[in-house]
Amino acid sequence: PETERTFVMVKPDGVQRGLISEILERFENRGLKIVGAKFMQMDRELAEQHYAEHEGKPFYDSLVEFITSGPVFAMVLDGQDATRQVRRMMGATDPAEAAPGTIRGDYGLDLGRNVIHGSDHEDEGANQREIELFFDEDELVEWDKIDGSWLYE
Ligand code: YYY
Ligand code: MG
Repeated sequence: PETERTFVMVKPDGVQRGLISEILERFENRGLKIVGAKFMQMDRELAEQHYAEHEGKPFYDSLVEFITSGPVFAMVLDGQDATRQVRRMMGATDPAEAAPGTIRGDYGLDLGRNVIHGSDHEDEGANQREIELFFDEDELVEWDKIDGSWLYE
């Protein structure tokens, strides 16, 4: 099948609350293939690049402060329509508005602590940009998952 890669990250609040495995489990259960994963702490430079589109907005400084405040769990996931499907699983940006059953709707209450980041499917190329920002090419693994014709027609 035609698949694509997307960038996903459990934010410092999700890591502190012990939600890495529960969140990863949802993506694995859905059939998404992990091609990269990294436990790391973002420095200010990386945070400013990652959130460049939000520079100047009222929440920008606290966002950069928060995202660098502790370790994150960064992933690259591969699957059919992966970027959009991950965003659907994440739910709305504000957990207070995110539907129950979504990650933000199940694990969050506050906009500034919304547990997870995923590339924007409405921003063409955001997934590739973010993957390259966080991962070197040799940190991504090309492999065939056993699902084959059992996951995709
Ligand atoms: O892509 P997504 O994370 O769903 O939302 P963005 O609009 O890109 O904002 C990035 C990040 O900034 C969001 O996850 C929470 C935070 N934020 C905020 O604290 N206050 C806002 N009014 C908007 C966004
Ligand atoms: Mg965004």
